Amino acid sequence: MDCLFCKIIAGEIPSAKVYEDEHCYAFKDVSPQTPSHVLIVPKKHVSGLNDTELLPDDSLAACVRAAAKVAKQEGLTQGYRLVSNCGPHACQSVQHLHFHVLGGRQMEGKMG
Ligand code: DGP
Repeated sequence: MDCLFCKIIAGEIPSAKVYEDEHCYAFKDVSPQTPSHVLIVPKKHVSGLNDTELLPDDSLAACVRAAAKVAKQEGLTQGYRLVSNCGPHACQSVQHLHFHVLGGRQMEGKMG
């Protein structure tokens, strides 16, 4: 399958690893939008939030639980956002489920 994040998980494309366990892999976003910007991806390929029924519950839980571990590692003591863009209106550009961990500065209250 020609999937960018599958290639990153497989080590075929280099990435700056932040965290890894049996279910998920976390790495620095190549184009950070906040001082700390990390992507968490399940190792099993699913295209996005609309396909989570194809992902075992423990893998989905591991991705969400990894956020706090990543945040701690990144020193995000004042908080962070966990975001998953789904579909064209949300500007999803990579069709492999991923969660953005965004932090390191004060954000605006408005999210949309
Ligand atoms: P989204 O727009 O939600 O689909 O986010 C995709 C993110 O993936 C975007 O913030 C940039 C990041 N990205 C794209 N290509 C690469 C890459 O080759 N390496 C890394 N580390 N991040 C990438």
